[in-house]
Amino acid sequence: MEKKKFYITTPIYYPSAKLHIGHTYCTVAADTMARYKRLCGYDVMFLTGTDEHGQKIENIAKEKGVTPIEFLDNIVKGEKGILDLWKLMNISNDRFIRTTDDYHCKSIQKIFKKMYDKGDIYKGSYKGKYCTPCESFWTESQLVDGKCPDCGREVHDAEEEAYFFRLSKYAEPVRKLLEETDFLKPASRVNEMVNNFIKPGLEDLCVSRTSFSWGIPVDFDPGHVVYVWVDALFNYMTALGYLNDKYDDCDKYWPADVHFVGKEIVRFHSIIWPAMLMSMELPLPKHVYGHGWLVINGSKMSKSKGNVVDPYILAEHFGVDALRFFLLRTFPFGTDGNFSNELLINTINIDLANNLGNLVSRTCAMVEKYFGGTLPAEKEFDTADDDLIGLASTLRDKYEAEMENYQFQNALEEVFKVINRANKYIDETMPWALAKDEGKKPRLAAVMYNLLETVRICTTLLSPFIPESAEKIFDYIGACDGCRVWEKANVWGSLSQTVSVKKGENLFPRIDAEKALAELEAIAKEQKKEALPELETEPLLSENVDFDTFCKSDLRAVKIKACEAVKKSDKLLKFTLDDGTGKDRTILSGIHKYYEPEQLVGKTAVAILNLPPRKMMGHESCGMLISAVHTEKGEEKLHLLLVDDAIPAGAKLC
Ligand code: ME8
Repeated sequence: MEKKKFYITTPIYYPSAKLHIGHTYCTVAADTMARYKRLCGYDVMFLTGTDEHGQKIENIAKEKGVTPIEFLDNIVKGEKGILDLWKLMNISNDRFIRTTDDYHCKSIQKIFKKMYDKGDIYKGSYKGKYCTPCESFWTESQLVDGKCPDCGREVHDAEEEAYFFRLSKYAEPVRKLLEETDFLKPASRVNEMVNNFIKPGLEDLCVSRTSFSWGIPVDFDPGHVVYVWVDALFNYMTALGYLNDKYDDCDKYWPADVHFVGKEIVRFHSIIWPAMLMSMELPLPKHVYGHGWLVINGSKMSKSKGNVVDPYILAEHFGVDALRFFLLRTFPFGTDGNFSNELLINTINIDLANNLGNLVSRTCAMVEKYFGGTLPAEKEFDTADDDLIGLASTLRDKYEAEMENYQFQNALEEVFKVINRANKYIDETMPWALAKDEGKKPRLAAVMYNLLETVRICTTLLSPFIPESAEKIFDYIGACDGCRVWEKANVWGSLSQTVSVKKGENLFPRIDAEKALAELEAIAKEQKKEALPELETEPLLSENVDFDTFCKSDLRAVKIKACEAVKKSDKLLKFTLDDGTGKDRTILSGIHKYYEPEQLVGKTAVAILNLPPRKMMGHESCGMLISAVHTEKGEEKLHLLLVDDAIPAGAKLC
């Protein structure tokens, strides 16, 4: 019989910077879903990739002095790039698309031409607001406080000849799709789309640009490049071979079963995407699922805030499976989740180390100890086992209902109810007491079998979440290949009655929270520093000073005759200066952090002399020494302005 098909996608990521834990969240969720469907026997196509065109990429490459493709290749294929990250996270995508791939570009040109020939794309002139980082056009009314409604950054005026897509024509069918079907999930996202975008009136969408060149050229009108979202959205079809010869799976897998996307791009996927597909007279994807963001203390991760969380570091510290598990166990998929290292460590310690890890290691250790590793055939089952057996045998159905609804957290909750029940079952049956009585060996064997069987069922259902660890657990409990499968996950008694266990390494060692947090803190500090600009100077003042006012400042060369630290102050140095008048002048300066007194004696500095005297730490300071200040990697640096010693004391600076 032909297998049922399941086609799932992640968004294609902008390779404008290294990916963070938020991107990893979506990809891990999609991977878990793909693995779950494969487990259920589906023929799965799982697609991810990168969205490589647009002004932002062009700008970054220019800043770095490389070509866009050199920049992109490094971030996609380079060390610790996107491909490396997905390999590390054990992402089982069947295909990876880069929108700079030749076959994709050619398909997009054909798609653009088809919509043009149909009259759904027409030429006009664009006047509006453009947000460069988001590659988004906005109308005045869509702006929030005059800024981009998505990212809150500045937008700028843009006017140019451009092609438009007749989005307005599809307002009604798209509204119906959203309001009358379950196309967009979770249902809570529907109102936002209809009220904020469709009801105010859908305007036609500008779908070409002429002000930059890093995009797919409109082949029948050189100078125009295709708007990056048209290019990006159709990746879901070109990657199957739509209007190209690279692949041949479009009939097989299209329409997609689900596109997983973050909430800020639901608008593109639930309005623009179906409208363009309607225009092309193509079937619509079955669902778009708009998931929430991982936030830090309530705000979005961003490089500029210096709060991005690096998945490499977490995976190195805690293991890939632990990280995958945490992401889906802790946060409901549809809403935002507040990420913290404490939460991560807690989840690992409670669920993986205490509950799952302990159950597996205790059970295997007991089978080793009491039966030399192999269970005897003779067993004595009891009604006291019924509760655990009942729960474990019906787990698959509950889990399936949650997974079909993309409720990963709830699916795991069901599994952990059974794991916790099994741990309680150990306390209730007290195997250590049974072991003392030779006559109770058959009962002890039954208890061990029940535990191993429960572990087998739970492991099957955990395998999409923690694939590597699941395989290890199966090996430890001696599960044969035939009993690791979905069809046996609700069949109690599938494990051989005389199974042999194997003791192995501790799968999820308990984490010393204090130590791990301190290490992560130190790494984060270092990273924050690295993210800071190399060199920063104060912005120039925009206000002018009139010449006469400036001339009132008495700037002079001064010779440093003596210099000492001021008692009880860690900042102040006291300078005795020759200002050319023949009388010593005292100036105090808060620069001890940068200089030792003896370094400066004999040097010629610059001071402003006609400031009113100021008392500091009991000394009177008559003037101010001039220094140059700037910031290097976030640290303030200062250099006392020293001039040529040939300049005599008292020389006026003008
Ligand atoms: O939007 N938590 O690319 P992108 C959860 N190229 N998800 C997050 C997140 C966070 N903190 N930060 C980002 C694009 N994401 C387009 C997509 S698809 C045809 C084109 C998610 O790299 C974000 O919500 O900016 C989005 O779904 C995905 O990462 C890609 O973001």
